[in-house]
Formats: sequence, C-alpha cells, structure tokens
Amino acid sequence: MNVDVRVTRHPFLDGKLKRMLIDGKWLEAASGKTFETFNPATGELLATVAEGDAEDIDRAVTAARRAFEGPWSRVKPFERQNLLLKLADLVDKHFEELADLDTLDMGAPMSRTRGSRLRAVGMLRYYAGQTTAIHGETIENSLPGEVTSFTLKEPVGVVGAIIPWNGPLTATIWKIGPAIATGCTVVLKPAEEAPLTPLRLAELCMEAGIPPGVVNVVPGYGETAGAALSAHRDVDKVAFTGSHVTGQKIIQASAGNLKRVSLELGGKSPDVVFADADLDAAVPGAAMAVFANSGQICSAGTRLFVERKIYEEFSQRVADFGKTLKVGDGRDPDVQVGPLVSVEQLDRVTGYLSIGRQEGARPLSGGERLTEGALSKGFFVPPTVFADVKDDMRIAQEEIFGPVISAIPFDDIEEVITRANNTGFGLGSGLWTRDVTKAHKLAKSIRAGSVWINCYQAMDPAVPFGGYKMSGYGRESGKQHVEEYLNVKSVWIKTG
Ligand code: TXE
Repeated sequence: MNVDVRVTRHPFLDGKLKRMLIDGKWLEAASGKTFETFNPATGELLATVAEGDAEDIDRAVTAARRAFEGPWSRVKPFERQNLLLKLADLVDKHFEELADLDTLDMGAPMSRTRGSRLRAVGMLRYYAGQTTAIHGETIENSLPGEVTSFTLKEPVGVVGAIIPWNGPLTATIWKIGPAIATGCTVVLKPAEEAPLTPLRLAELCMEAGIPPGVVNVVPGYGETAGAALSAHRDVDKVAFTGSHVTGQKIIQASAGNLKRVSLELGGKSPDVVFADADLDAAVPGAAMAVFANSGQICSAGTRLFVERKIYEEFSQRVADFGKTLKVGDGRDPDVQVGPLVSVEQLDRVTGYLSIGRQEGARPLSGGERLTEGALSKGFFVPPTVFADVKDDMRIAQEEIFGPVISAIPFDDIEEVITRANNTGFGLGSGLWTRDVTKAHKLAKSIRAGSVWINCYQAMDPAVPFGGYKMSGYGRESGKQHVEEYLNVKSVWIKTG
C-alpha cells in the first residue's frame, strides 16, 4: 500500500486534547469527560476529544442566545456575507488539510475527500450570495381604506445542528452556512465517530472573524449531548441529518417547545436501468451510485432495478466493475473504496450480508468482510452485488449503509414505478434510458426528493436536496434551504 504521508502527519493531530468551542472559547467538558476517536482503516488512535453533555449544551445554547439577541442581531447582511466569503477563502486555503481529516476520521478515500473542494467552498460562497438576497414582500390586500401589508424575513433564532459522520466537512458547512447567512446562531454537535473536521472548521470560523457565540461546536454522544440539544427549550430549530430512528426521537424531544425541525434521513433509493440505456455509462454509474463512500451515502441507489432482458448481463457487469475498485486505506491515493466508519457499522453491514444469503439472494461479487494483511486492522467490506433479490427481502427494504447493491429484475415501466415506490423512504432515485418519454414519466412518478437521469448523485449548492416520506422533510441547498432558517412576519400599517 502506498500511503500518502502528508495525510498521516496531520497538523491538527498534535496529541493535545481537542476542546469544544463555546462563546469563542476552547473549553473542556464541564464534567471533565473525554472520548477517543480512531482511524477506521487502521484502528489507530487519532485524538482525545472533550465529551460534551447536557451541561455543555446548556452553556453553548446560552452563548448562542446571547449572541443572537446581542451584537449579532445588528450585523448587516453584507457583513455576514463578508464573513462567509472569508470563511470560504479559509476553507479553500486549508482545503487539503480539512479533506485529509475527513479521510483519517471516517475513512473516505482521499480520492473522494480531496475531490469535494468545489462543493465545500462553493456552498459557502452560495450562502454568502443568499445573504444579501433575503427579503420580504409587499402584498396588495383588499381591506377597505388604506392599509399596507408586507412581510419581513427574520432569522429563526438559535439552531441546534446535529450531523452524522459520513461527510463531516460538507455536513458542517451545510448547517452553519445558512445559519450565518440568515443571522441565526448555531450549536453544532458532530457525530461521535468523526468530530475532528467540525472542530478544525470551528477554528477557521474564529479566524474568519465570526463573532463569539455565533458558531459553537460541542462534540459528544447522541443520547447525551444530542438528546439535550434537541430537547433544549431555548433552541428554536433543530437541523438534523442521520438515521430515521434518531429523527423520530428528535421530533419527540422537540415537542417540549415545539421547535422547528428539519430532517435529512436515510433512504433505500431505486436506480432503474432500461435496456435502451447507454449501458457503458450505466454500469459505472449504477455501481458508484452505491460503492462511493463505501455505500455510506443517504441517497445511495441501493435497489438496482434492471429490465429483465439485460438483467443477468448487466448485474454481472456491475459486479465485475465493483471488483476492479481498489479497496483499502483512504490515505493511499489509488484507493477508491475505504473502510466502514466503525465496528458497529461493520457489524451492521456484515449482518445484512448474512441476511441476504439466508433470504436466498445470490452474491455475484463481494459478500464477506476483507481481512487479508493490513485490511484486517480496519473495517473493510468489498463492493457487493446480490442478484435474485425480491422486493420484500430485508436487503431490499432496509437501509444497509454499506457497499451492497440489491439487483432486481423488472418487465415494464408501470410495474417498475409501483415497485420503485414500494419503500418507506423517498430520498434519491435514478434512471438510465435514451427514451425521453420514459425519463419524464419516471421523473414525475417516483416519490423521492431527487431524480437523477443518466447520472447519479449530482449535487449543487443552488439545487435543493431532501426527502419524501421517511427520508425526512425540509430542503438543504438552494433558496429553500435559506427559508428553513427564516421566520416570516406579516406587518400591517393603517395609513388612511
Ligand atoms: O446514526 P444516528 P448512526 C443511518 C445509516 C446508519 C444508521 C446508524 O443507515 O447505518 O443511520 O448510524 C446523533 N438525540 N444514517 O448510529 O444515530 C449522533 O450522535 C439526538 C443515515 O451513526 O442517526 C450523530 O451525531 N441526537 C445518515 C447523529 O445523531 C442523536 C447518516 C447521527 O447518528 C441521538 C448517518 C439522540 N437520541 C446514519 N442519537 C444520512 N441521512 O446520511 C444519536 N444522535
């Protein structure tokens, strides 16, 4: 293996305790507790991190409230825009360092993390642009006399942001970007599996001049720090990305003060391949719709519906493509598939591999954990394709969050629409065809927040992303995302 030493000798990994950021200060947990974070490719300890819980969340929310009601409320849109642009420049300048921290802490290969510069920096610049585009409307009314009515857009307040581990850099930007753009303040709780990039980004927020209390980052566990944040009475909105089970807990916890909630949850997205498609493009497209990030992507196209006349050949080609991908430590620039993030995730994914076989699915590739040589130290599962999958099998219904494709044959378009929608989730979806009629019909009929035609997983800061059904509600990216962080106030003035 050809490990890139620049990644290994990371400047952030200096052996010092990684503290939380509250009110512009780097603090230990009130309890003094700490937890450790490891490289999932090797099991090596990366850093010891302050473990926040309810008391730290309360300190952070108090600071966020003070900033929101104090000086931050007087910061003009163009100044917030400048802060976001400065942060974008800093993220650009330190991009490789940030990307490498993602690689070290959650395992995604550097070929992937270093490839997300445009997206990470672009998101901050997009939100910067939105900052000066926030406006209410003057609305004509039909009241007698002279009465003027208009709306004001106001920041929703203190935002509790809870993020997962599958893309810590972009997930953090996706939460703090719209908060700063709209004049909200934020308390962000990173995932316990990958807290390092959010903490490094918090340093850059300070360097950019974002005032104390506007961005606070409290690492800790979900059931303590996360639960305290989602239940806190002085938090106005929770923006959550994670599993649907935790999403349900967050809705319950939010009921105390009926805070606003936006949820970006999991999926079991259909990817439909018609026989008339450009199959040379569809093979890698359908494969990477799942194998990218080792399948740890909420909108991965894990239910691969293939038209029956090409089913055997196409499924085998996807399996063969998977076999060409290099699996290993993400610090090797040639690696395309890294480890799973944790032993829990490994157990979960290998559990589904056993379930798939027990249910009668036929593995065309992969199917077992990799344990040869250096791989034995990490949590590696190879790209796996199961054929002969039936719609009601658990591997066709439940989110696996690993590099596992369930290939399912279909006969006609009406049938595949019904079957593609036969899921509790509705996040992503894909289809491959040269027939514009089929493309339009499916795009309209699939109950999911994104439809990718002859591509998969395209994302842009200006284009909204989010779920239908149990994949959650609210949108991230695009103008809709900014609206999620705003309240609308109607003002009436009797002038006659
Ligand atoms: O998710 P959790 P986990 C799915 C995927 C994966 C499964 C489990 O299927 O296999 O979820 O992963 C915090 N109150 N996705 O356990 O628990 C937690 O600390 C408040 C899809 O990692 O949802 C972390 O910060 N917060 C997904 C965040 O929630 C709580 C990405 C996500 O953790 C909490 C990740 C609580 N009671 C997993 N419990 C996607 N949509 O991309 C946990 N948390």
